[in-house]
Amino acid sequence: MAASWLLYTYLAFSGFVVVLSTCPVGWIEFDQECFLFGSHKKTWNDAELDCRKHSSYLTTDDNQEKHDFFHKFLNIFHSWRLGHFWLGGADQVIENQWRWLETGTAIGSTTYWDQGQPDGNSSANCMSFYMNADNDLVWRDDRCSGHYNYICEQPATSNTSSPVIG
Ligand SMILES: [Ca+2]
Repeated sequence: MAASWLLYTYLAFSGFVVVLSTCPVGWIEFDQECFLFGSHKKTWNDAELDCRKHSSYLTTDDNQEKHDFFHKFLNIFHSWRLGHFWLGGADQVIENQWRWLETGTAIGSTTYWDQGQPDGNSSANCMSFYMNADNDLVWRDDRCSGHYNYICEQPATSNTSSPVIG
């Protein structure tokens, strides 16, 4: 505590802008977002409800840096036989028009569908990801009633302080 306060004071008097990002206890921070790896298996809807209870939502997987971050974690979970996680993507409203739950926006050009996916038509409207046989982290469309682990996401709270140097 004392050491971090000294560092903060040093940075403040040096004229740096100090940004302190924080996540709730038990959440993992990456790129100013906080992630909670749900330890229970739930349906997609129940997973989403649980995320909302934690002021968050089922995570997106919408850029390469974040995908690589998830890949590292799922590599570890995979060895514990926890291999399959819900994502916050769905095509429940219009078949084959996949949208991110967080923003309601269409899934962009960055996609990680496994070969032959999505293949479930109107019976599979919820997105999950898992490590395939090639050790790639890939998406598939699943029945929303399936029970999987899940990842919640929320922005890290940041306190920005830019000291005025007289
Ligand atoms: Ca579908």
